[in-house]
Amino acid sequence: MRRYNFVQLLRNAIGFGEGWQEAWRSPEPKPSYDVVIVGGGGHGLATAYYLAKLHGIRNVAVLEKGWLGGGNTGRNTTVVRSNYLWDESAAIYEHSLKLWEGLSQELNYNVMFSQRNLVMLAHTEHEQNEASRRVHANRLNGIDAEIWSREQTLAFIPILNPSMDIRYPVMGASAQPRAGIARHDAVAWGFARGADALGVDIIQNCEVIGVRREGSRIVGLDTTRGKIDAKKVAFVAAGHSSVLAELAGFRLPIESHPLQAMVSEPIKPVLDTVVMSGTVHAYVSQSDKGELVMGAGIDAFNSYAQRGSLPILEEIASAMIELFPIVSRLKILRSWGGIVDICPDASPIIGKTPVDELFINCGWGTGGFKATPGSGWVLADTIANDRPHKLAEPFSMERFASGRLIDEHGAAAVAH
Ligand code: FAD
Ligand code: PYC
Repeated sequence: MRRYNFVQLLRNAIGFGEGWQEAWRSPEPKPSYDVVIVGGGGHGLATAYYLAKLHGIRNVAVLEKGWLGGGNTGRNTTVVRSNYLWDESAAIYEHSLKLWEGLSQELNYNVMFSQRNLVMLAHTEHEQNEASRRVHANRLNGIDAEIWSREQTLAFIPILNPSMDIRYPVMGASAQPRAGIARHDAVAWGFARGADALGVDIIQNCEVIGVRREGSRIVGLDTTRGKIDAKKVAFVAAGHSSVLAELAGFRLPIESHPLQAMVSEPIKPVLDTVVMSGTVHAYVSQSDKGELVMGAGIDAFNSYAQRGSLPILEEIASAMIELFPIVSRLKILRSWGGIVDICPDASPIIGKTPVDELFINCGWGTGGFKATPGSGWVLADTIANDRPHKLAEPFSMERFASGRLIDEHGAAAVAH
């Protein structure tokens, strides 16, 4: 990789970037590939990276209808944790968290993963019981999880409302010390640069508009940049997965909803952890720029437009003021929405589809950013070996026929 010294950096700065190398190429699509990944978000790019890096499959294209990370990857609030209830979920999210811990070194790209603890508040006796159930389940799975008293919680988060005279006083919390946040677009860019260096073609502004099949098998795709043949295809398109499945001739048990978030004006550091409240219903962390990054639940309606409605933003703001009275005079700088793909059990779908040689990774809903490296890792293995990876097996589409659902609505922490 090219290195710059200080003088070169200065010359590039005043020369408007003259001499900067592109982080990845922008090739014309080839007529055919061994594997085509549809969707240039974090999951699609991670899948391509691990296919090339770990399985030696390098004749790969990632097709993205817009720009890299322009979907949920670039719109999410970057909470990374692994404190899910069931063994199957704990295994895949913890695998992902372990990959996060070495990701900047792996990609030689700073994804700014900051392990700063994640505190899930309990406001009722029922919530405290639920929290201790999950903490015990997490510990049995080797996940760092703690139960905190009211005093510990208030001492750790000094800006929390300590009053017992409010609708939902803080009664305690569960915490995961290794959880944290990361820099969302850096994750997409880091995987893109790594995949490109291994020979993967990353093709932006290329929308898949048709699926070509021969009998039960997929053989290629129609795109806005022409026809592309493929031996294997993977749909990794989050909120638009059902649209692609329809093109391929099958249906998914997924609903697409807007999920919004917003940031305040930047302020001095007041919060050095991530806080979530399922009952008052808001979550927050403070970015390196000083903005408070906030969100809550989904908009109840279905949509493919990447925007939501005003009432949700009002609810986030009122919940924030209830939890942290010092934010009441803060200005909101901006808000945005993404389209999340929600399964009935709030768990993802990873694996094969009813169409031969067509794989899918979707249904991560409101919580897939944390899974980016882990999901790419298991999907790459699944595609390379033509069978579900052990960690992916429980998340097949068949569970909706067999009834072996993995209900993670509680751990999702964002109401659907
Ligand atoms: P995306 O990043 O959405 O990538 C899919 C890509 O497919 C898109 O770029 C899209 O343009 C492309 N595409 C779609 N159709 C086509 C087509 N026909 N042809 C070509 N390309 C196509 N998760 C967490 O773990 N923690 C959080 O704190 C968190 N907060 C969130 C907050 C918000 C506001 C939102 C919206 C989501 C949040 N999530 C969070 C969820 C998380 O963002 C997603 O689960 C995750 O980013 C999904 O990644 P992806 O790569 O699968 O999808
Ligand atoms: O999955 O942890 C999560 C999350 C936080 C905010 C949105 N999703």
